[in-house]
Order: sequence, then C-alpha cells, then structure tokens
Amino acid sequence: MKHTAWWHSAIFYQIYPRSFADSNGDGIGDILGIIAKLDYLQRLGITALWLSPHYPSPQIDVGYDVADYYGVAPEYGTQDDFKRLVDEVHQRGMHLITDLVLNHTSDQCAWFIESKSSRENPKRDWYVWLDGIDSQPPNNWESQFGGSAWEFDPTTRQYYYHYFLKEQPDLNWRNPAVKAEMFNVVRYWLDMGVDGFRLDAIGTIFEDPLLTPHQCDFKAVDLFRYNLSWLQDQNDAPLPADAYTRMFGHQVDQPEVHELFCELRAVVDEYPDRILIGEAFDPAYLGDGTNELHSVFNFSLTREEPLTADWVRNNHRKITQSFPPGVKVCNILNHHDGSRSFTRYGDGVHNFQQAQLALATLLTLPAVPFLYNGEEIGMSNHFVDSLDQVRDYLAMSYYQLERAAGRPHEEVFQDVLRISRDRNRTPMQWANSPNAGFSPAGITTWLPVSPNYAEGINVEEQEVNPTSMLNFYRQMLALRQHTPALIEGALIEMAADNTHAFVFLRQTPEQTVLVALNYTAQPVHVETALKQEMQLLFSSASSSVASSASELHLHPFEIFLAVLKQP
Ligand code: TEU
Ligand code: CA
Repeated sequence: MKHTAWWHSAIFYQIYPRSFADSNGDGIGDILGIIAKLDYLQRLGITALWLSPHYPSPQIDVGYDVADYYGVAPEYGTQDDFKRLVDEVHQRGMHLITDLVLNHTSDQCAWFIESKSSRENPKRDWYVWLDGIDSQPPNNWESQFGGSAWEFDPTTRQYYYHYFLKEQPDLNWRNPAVKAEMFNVVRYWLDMGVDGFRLDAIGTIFEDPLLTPHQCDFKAVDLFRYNLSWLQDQNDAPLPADAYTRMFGHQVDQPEVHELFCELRAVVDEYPDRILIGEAFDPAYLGDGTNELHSVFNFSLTREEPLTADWVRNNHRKITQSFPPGVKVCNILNHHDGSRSFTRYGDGVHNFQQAQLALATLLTLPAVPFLYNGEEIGMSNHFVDSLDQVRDYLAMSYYQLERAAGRPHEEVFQDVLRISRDRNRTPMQWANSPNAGFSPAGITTWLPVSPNYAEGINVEEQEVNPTSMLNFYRQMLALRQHTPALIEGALIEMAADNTHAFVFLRQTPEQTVLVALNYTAQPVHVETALKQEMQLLFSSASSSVASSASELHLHPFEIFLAVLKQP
C-alpha cells in the first residue's frame, strides 16, 4: 500500500501564541490557553498546528528574536506545559510543527552576549563581525526592516551584521560550531515530539562572502514608501519591479544553503514522519524532492487586491510549471506578517462572500492549506490608536527613519498603521464579552482587542449561528477531508479562458469533482463540454441554478462543487 505522508492531507492552522488564548489573565496568550482550545480546533476540522515561536525572548520581534533555543517563554508556560501540549495534540490525532529561527538570534541570547564580550571570546565567530572602513560600516547593505544592516559595538569596536532588526544579530553559518549547536536544538525538539518545523526566513541564512555592495539609488525605507503609495493607488512611485533583488540580492539566496538543507534534512530524517517547511517561495529549496525541504509556501498566491479567476488560475499554472510533479506546496492567504485577507480581499461590500471564496480557493487547489488564527470567524485588520500601543518594531523602525528625515508625526503615524503587522495580530475573539473573552475584563491585553467582537465577530456567537463564517469554515473543512479527489486529485482546467470563474476538475482514478468558483459580483454562465451527470456536493448559493455539468449557471460569488458520476 502506498504510504501517504500525514501532512499531504493535513489542514494546518497557525497559532500566534501571544494572541490566541490567555489562560491566566495577564493579557498574553499562553500554552495552557492553547490546550484548552484544542477541542475547538479539532471540531473546526484542523488536523495540524504551526506554532509561532514559543521560546524565551525579549519580544522585540514577538518571539522571532530567540533568547534561548532550549526553553519556553515564561509568560507562555513551562517545559511541562509544552510537553503536555505535544501530547494533547497527538492524543487528538493532530500534528504540531514549531517555528525554527535559524538566521538570527536575539541580542539577549547568551551566545551573542558572549560573542559581543570580546574579540577573543570563543563565540566571537558565531556571529558576523567586521571592521568598519574609515569609521563607516563594512559596506552599504541595508536591513530589510530599514537602515544599515551593520550595528557598531563600541566595546569591541567592530560592526555586527543583522538582516532584520539590530536586536536580531545574524548567526555565522559558515562556522561549524553554529551548525552543530543548531542541529542539537533541532534534535532537542524532535525528541520532545514535535512533528517538524516551519523554517523562518531561510533565504537569509548566508550572505555574499565577498560583501559585494548593492548598486541602488534608493534605500530600504523607500521600499516601504513605495508599497504605501501603491496601496493608496498612487502609481507614480519610481521604484522598479526588481527593487528588492537589487537592494538585497547579495544578502539572500546564496548557493551554500542547499548543502545546509541536505544536512538538516538528514538530521530530521533520523526521526520518522517529521517535516521541514521553508518560509520561502523557491522550488530549488526542495532539492531533488527527497533531500532538502519537504515543502515551501506559495506566497505568490497572495495579493493585495481581491482574488480573481485569472489570478488564481495563473498562479496554479505557475506552480505546475515551476515545481516538480508530485510536490505539495503550502498555500497560505493569511499569516502573522500580512494584512488580514478579510480586509485585503474584500471590496467593502461583499467581504463576507469574498472571504468564503478565499477559503474555497485554498481548500480546492492541489496544495496543503494553511489557515491563521481568527480567519475562521472573519477577523479583520484592526489599527491601534496611538504610537505607544505599537508593538511591531518593524513599524517603529520605519517611524524613526521617517521622523529623522523630517516628516511630521501625524503623517508618519498614518503610514505606521498601514505598515505595522500589529493590525493582523490582535487577540483572538472568543466571545461577546469584555476583551472578547481573550482575557478577563479590566485587563490590558498586549495588543488592543478589535471592538468588532461585539458585532458578531466572535467564536461563541458564531458557534450557534448556522450561517456564520465559523460554521462555513467547519462545513468546508469537513467537505475537503471527506472528498479524496480534493486532496490527492490532479487538477484539470475547464473553460480555461473564462475571466469571471475558475472552473476545474479534481480527479483521482476513483473520483472526479467539478469545482466552479465565481470571483465576480455578476452571475456567470460557463460551458464545460462535460457529458457526465453530477451530484451536488456544495453550493454557496441558496438556490443553485447549475442545471448540468455541461452548462453551469453560477450566482455572484458562488462556490460550487459537484461529484461527476462515472460514465
Ligand atoms: O519573516 C521574514 C520576512 O521576510 C519578513 O520580512 C516579511 O517579508 C515581512 O514580515 C513582511 O511584512 C519572518 C517572520 O515571519 C517575521 O515575523 C519576522 O519578523 C522575520 O522573519 C524575522 O524573524
Ligand atoms: Ca497568559
């Protein structure tokens, strides 16, 4: 019998631990809070969890600045709590992958504190230290989060390199001791039972050893400005399409990463059924399909504007052409770094239907779907009120650079709101009660709770409402798990030039499912040339008028699925 890897049929759910569930009323989510919600997640149809960093951290980048790779953040719980989480997840037949941050540590990590203490310290070479040139940084490289990528240390009079915040110094992966230690970390968590890792920012692990300066007439902060003006439909921004490559090309995607992935894969393969999913969109990271990463994220499915049939179809074609056959990519529309899709894909009038379509897209394409906590109840972006509530240092970095450039507070703050990832990280809305049931009344939560919990955007009220987003999610997740062709079937396009609807078959030798997704506010008529009779699996339209497989009449924004009878 063919052994299908567990994750091929999984539906993943990202838990952002700080914002998920607060069990002890300190305004911060924690592990016992997660455990208490596992039954909820199981009932929703989730089969696997991705947990954002749970390690001790000064939380300058909400845990993506790890201070102790062997620990659990005290505000999240204890090692025993974590072990219990792993057990409770497994008892429910679910899987758990954790976040592994390989590129950098926190500047509060003991390794960096030692490294920084003197030029002779044995851990000096664990990080990337260099002399300046004429009191200037070693080269013109910038941090992706804005400003120079080099930070001067006055004690030892050298610069250290950081691709992200200055509180996130990059490890020197050309030092074998770093690799040995990190592989130890990997074994430590695998021994504890985690089912694999989401590998953070893996394209950034190595830099060009020749330190080739970039040739740009703009700064990293201009990329933020460019994105902001583009979001506001001002298309006069001067940056070229390849701006990111021109800016950061020498700081990412170095060839040595493949050898490292092969070694990491060998470590993970010492354990049965564990996986590595890279936070990157590059088929090369999969090696020959067996020797590097198991999968990567299909970030190119995401966009800022509402999804369209052409967008999704073209993305599918691109994936089919660029990834080897049989590879499962991970499809993701929501995560802790991006604007929430309920806001992003909504036209302001049909957001609810557009969010339903986004989910249907995720669940019917041949890929492993990843959901993000809160999307199942239609949570939207929520802006903080004032600068002192901002928790995302990326946004603060931008704020400081712009203020130093002389722009007024009010104007820059408006930009900060749009850039700040805080908007999509607000606490999970469990009930229509103070603090949305995330924390007890009267507690100040780590980020403000969106007030729309009082307008039905909460789990408790949606549980009992048959037409809620939550119950739609539940229904669609169950449908996918009970329809083998949606998991394993090949995708065959129908009506391939229809610009309103994406229509396709998912087909295994045993089952053929017809899927039709109308991304527009107009009814659409589609001819497919299919001769078979069909049996309705699901339609989001109250009265589906699709009469036969050969002629589909789709309602505005309709999601339509049917099984074709074998001739
Ligand atoms: O993100 C990597 C990354 O490339 C981000 O810069 C991303 O493009 C940005 O957040 C978009 O707004 C990972 C984590 O997902 C992110 O939360 C961390 O801040 C970053 O690594 C550093 O660890
Ligand atoms: Ca707590």
